[in-house]
Amino acid sequence: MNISKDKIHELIYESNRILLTTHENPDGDGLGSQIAMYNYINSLNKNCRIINISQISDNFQFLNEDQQFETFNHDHLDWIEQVDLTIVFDIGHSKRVGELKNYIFKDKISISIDHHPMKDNEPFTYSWVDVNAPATGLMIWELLTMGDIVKPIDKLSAMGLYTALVTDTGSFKYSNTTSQSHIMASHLINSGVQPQEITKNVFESRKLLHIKLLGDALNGLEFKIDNSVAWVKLTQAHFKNRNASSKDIEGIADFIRSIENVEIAFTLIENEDRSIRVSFRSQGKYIINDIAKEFGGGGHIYAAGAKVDSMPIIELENKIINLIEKKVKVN
Ligand SMILES: [Mn+2]
Repeated sequence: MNISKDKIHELIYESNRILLTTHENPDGDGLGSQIAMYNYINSLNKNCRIINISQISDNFQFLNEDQQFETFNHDHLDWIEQVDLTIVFDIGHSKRVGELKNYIFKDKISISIDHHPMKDNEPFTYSWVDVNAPATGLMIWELLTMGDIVKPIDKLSAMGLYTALVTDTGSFKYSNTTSQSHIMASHLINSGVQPQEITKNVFESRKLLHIKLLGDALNGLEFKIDNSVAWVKLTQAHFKNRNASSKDIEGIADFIRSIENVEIAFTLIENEDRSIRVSFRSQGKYIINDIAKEFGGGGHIYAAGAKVDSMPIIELENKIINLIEKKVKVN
């Protein structure tokens, strides 16, 4: 059931123990939304914890000075047992909470706050979904300010929300950037955010290993349909060769989309368990989340992905290219 911001405030007010969580391999949007909500709920003297299925990556540690972000383990189960309310951020699909799904939905109240299209048959009690929001962080900003954008918010929350915003708008470069995004940025800067500090942490702290893997990926860059479709694949052989793991690389689909004339970019990354992580990016001429859905994934119309468990990488590559060719030729 879709609910209003007022109803969300009411549910928070009525709860004592509140769990905040987001998707596996959390990004700046999920984490930034969480820290802002965490500070707000703590200011109400509630018992609140952030527990995620994956660790927070190094480039977001600046939001974690007091170790507010916890990684789920079975010692948390006693605490989770007594939770009154779970808020799930930026999830896309409930399965992306991983093992936590066994503990947070059954007989419990949960709210999904998200800007991804909602799947059918999701286990949330309530949801607030706004697919027009460029980031979940923008929704949290609306929820916390309730229209009062003169009064500053606390600096760490502002930093979290600014991180969410720049992560999901590609630093105000993507087509989802709105005038509201800039109004939000203005308010957050007035609340103490130094944009350069966030940029440095989030985007300009790349590990040398990441750059080397990016080099490997770009060496294998392939094109189709007058160079309008570009993609790369990285297999376990590539990662072993660099003594790296598939977690050491991300965000290359955005990079490939930036090539002149490329309309659709995608990447195929083979994980250690042989599953394949696929990311799709479109420049805006073609919708690509329908292709992600074909493989059990989803996402936004121009930025989507899937995790494919049992298909050889070459077969998956061919299937994706066929689907893209159909789409591009029709247009
Ligand atoms: Mn997001």
